[in-house]
Formats: sequence, C-alpha cells, structure tokens
Amino acid sequence: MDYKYLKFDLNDGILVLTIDRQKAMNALNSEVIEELNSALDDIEKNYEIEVVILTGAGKAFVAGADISEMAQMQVFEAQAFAKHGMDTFLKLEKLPRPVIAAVNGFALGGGCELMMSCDIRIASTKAKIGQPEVSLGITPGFGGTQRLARIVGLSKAKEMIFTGDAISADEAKEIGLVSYVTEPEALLDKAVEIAKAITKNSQVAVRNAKEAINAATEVDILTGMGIERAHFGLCFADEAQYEGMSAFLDKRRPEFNIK
Ligand code: CO8
Repeated sequence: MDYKYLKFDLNDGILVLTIDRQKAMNALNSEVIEELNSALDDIEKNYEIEVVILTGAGKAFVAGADISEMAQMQVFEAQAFAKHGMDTFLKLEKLPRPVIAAVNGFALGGGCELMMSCDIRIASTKAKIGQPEVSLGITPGFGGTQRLARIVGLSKAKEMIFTGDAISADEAKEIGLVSYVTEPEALLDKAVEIAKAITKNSQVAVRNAKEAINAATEVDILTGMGIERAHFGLCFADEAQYEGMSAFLDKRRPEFNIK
C-alpha cells in the first residue's frame, strides 16, 4: 500500500512511524485510520522491526478524530466509524512489538486514545493531552472511557472527560499517563533511548511479556497467572532462552540474533 499520511523511518530495528496530515493537525479521518490499520499489518509481518515509535508531524501528535468528517454522521455511521477506530487501536495495542508514543504536541480526543493504545508514552513540554469530546456534544468513541479509567483511575478519568480540559505534559506525568517529559528537541532521542534498551533483549521474550501484561487489565488474576505461565513456558521453546542463560553463566553479553 502507498501511504499518503504515514512516514516510515527504520534504523537498527527501530521504526519511527509519523502521522503527517498537518493541515488538519494530524486529525484521524477514515483514510488515516485505514492507513494505520494497514501499516500495523505490514509491521507485524516485518521482522526487521523490533520496536515502533509513534509520533506526529508538526504541532500535533493527533488532534482527534476528524470533526469535519464526523459532523454530518448519523447514528449507524458514527458507530461504524467508532468501530473502525477501536479495531485499529486494539490491533495497535495487541501488535507483537513494543510501541512507544512520542507525544510531540496536541493529543486530544482520538489522539489521547491513540497514545493510550501504545505500550509506553513519553511527552514533550509542548504536549497538551485531553478528551474534549463532551464540548462537541459526544463522548470519547475510540476507547477513551475504558483506557483512561484503567490508566489513571476512575476519578481522574471522569474529571478529564467531564470537564474536557486538556492537561500539560507535567500533569500527565503526575497521574501516570506518560512516563517522561522532555524538551521538544529531545523527545525522539528519549524515545530511541528507551527503544534501544528494549532491542538489546530477546524480542521473543519481550513479545511474550507484552501479551501477558496486556492480560493484566482484561482478566482476573488467576487467569492472568495462567497466561503468564503459558508465555513463560513458551520462552523455553526459543533459542533466546538458551542464549540468555548461557551468556549469564559464561559471564558474557548475550547475542540475541534470532528475532
Ligand atoms: N478534526 C478536523 N480538523 C481539525 C481538527 C480535528 N480534530 N483539529 C484541528 N483541525 C484543523 C482546524 O480545523 C484547522 O483547519 P483550517 O486551517 O482549515 O481552519 C487546522 O486543523 C488548524 O487548527 P487550528 O487553526 O484550530 O489550530 P490552533 O493551533 O489554533 O488549535 C487545536 C489547535 C487546539 C488542536 C484546535 O485545532 C482544536 O481544538 N482541535 C480540535 C480538538 C478536538 O476537539 N479533538 C477531539 C475531536 S473528537 C474525537 O476525537 C472523538 C474520537 C472518537 C470518535 C468516535 C467516532 C464516532
């Protein structure tokens, strides 16, 4: 597929995926969502990609779903549009690669929902993060009510969604919505630093860990333990387990070249 709104930059296993629809602050219209969906399929099949960094071009990470596209929608179209976004964000959340959101600017509505579907989130001091949907007469529709409540707790999620007010990067860090705040020019370097710390490890183990951690907010603890046990056991079917443990015992650095 030729991508109109996505830019790909792959170096040493780290893909920087940039959403670039600057005339509309990278707002997610159906085309952008379709491109993201298709890009996730391409990424899953490409084993040269070990970690993905997702960011936005220009002033925004993503300023939400496209309001001009939504303005004329009827109930069924709105539900179909919400499903398209939700399915894509679920695919992102379940992508068997770690995904780091580098939130460079506005992450509003669908933009906040998109960053919450990523595994690790960092933000620049220019970021403004929020769920302003109620000011448009709608609720969040790409998973915001569910993910925000799980990440920051019910009270703060309700405050953010009921007021619609955006918060700063520092406030987002305070409530655990992002892990680090950087100066704008240092944002990608920080994301790459985290990505490199991941790529030095067994990618099979990282992917097994991601699947198990994702279950933590979806299932009861006993089921979660079962999922962890299954993924832990699966690691022993991979050469990386032998290499990682042998390297420790031989007092040398492991070489994980089997992805
Ligand atoms: N959709 C469409 N166009 C947008 C959007 C958007 N979400 N955000 C910005 N734009 C456009 C503006 O209309 C403007 O276009 P033009 O130049 O043609 O007038 C251009 O981007 C630049 O924007 P501004 O001039 O407004 O730039 P500012 O720097 O003054 O302000 C803001 C930047 C603060 C980001 C401002 O543009 C803004 O408030 N944008 C809207 C933010 C918002 O409300 N987002 C939530 C949208 S709703 C949503 O995401 C729901 C998700 C679930 C959907 C479920 C499906 C049914």
